[in-house]
Amino acid sequence: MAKKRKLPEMLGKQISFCPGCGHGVVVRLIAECIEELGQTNNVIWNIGVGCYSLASIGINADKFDSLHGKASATSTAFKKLNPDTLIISYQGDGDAYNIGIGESISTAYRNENITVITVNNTNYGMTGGQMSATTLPGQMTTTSPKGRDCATTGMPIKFPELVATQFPNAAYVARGSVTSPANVNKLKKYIKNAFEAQLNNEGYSLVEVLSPCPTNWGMTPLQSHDRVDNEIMTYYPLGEFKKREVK
Ligand SMILES: Cc1ncc(C[n+]2csc(CCOP(=O)(O)OP(=O)(O)O)c2C)c(N)n1
Ligand code: SF4
Repeated sequence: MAKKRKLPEMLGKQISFCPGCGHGVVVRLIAECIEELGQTNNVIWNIGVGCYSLASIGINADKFDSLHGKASATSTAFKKLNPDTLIISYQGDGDAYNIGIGESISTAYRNENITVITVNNTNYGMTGGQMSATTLPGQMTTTSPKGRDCATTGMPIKFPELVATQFPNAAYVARGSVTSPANVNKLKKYIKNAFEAQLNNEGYSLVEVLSPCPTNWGMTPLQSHDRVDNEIMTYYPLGEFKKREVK
């Protein structure tokens, strides 16, 4: 029998994203994990700038709205000042891998004991679907109307793979997706692993989430989920790239 999921208490006010968008699922999973780990009164949600900034309105817990791209840096500061508090940096691909790439790399490189959740929808959703660092080769966006030309713009960044291979002290690195119940359940495990690693002082943890943006992709919700499964996942494979050493 299907298990009924109780709405986490910290998600007070109802917020809504476009139909088919993955942000709502990710926010919900994070809240469920916080609650199940007993951290409701011991968390700071640090939220970057993008469509997900809206989540801040609905979250009934300590939270902060960072400037665009700076969430990993401000999360680092929060952690230094509150070493026993669960610090979550919620960012998008544009926020973490374009404007905030310096902060993202520096935070991972220093192995800061925070958790970064990056929702990768292969564009700047909030501002109208411009090309980001994760836009796929040939993908049409408002700023790559003929399709992304990798000869002039570089190849899409694989940040989890970069962290897992170049920063071996990182505690936990994974990539999940929201496109099926099985993937959502796996993603929840990844998020919980990341939080547990932080609470256990193991170091930097990162979970990237492949997420549909039907509005800017010009697709129906179902088409956008198919695109994640059939196209985006071939470039961005799912899985755990760095498993926790201590359990
Ligand atoms: C310093 C600065 N530059 C640009 C912007 C405009 N801006 C707001 S959201 C955004 C892109 C967000 O993209 P992403 O992080 O991928 O999130 P999404 O909306 O796709 O979930 C940009 C460029 C800004 N708010 N601040
Ligand atoms: S524009 Fe895209 S990322 Fe933003 S809420 Fe809509 S579907 Fe989600």
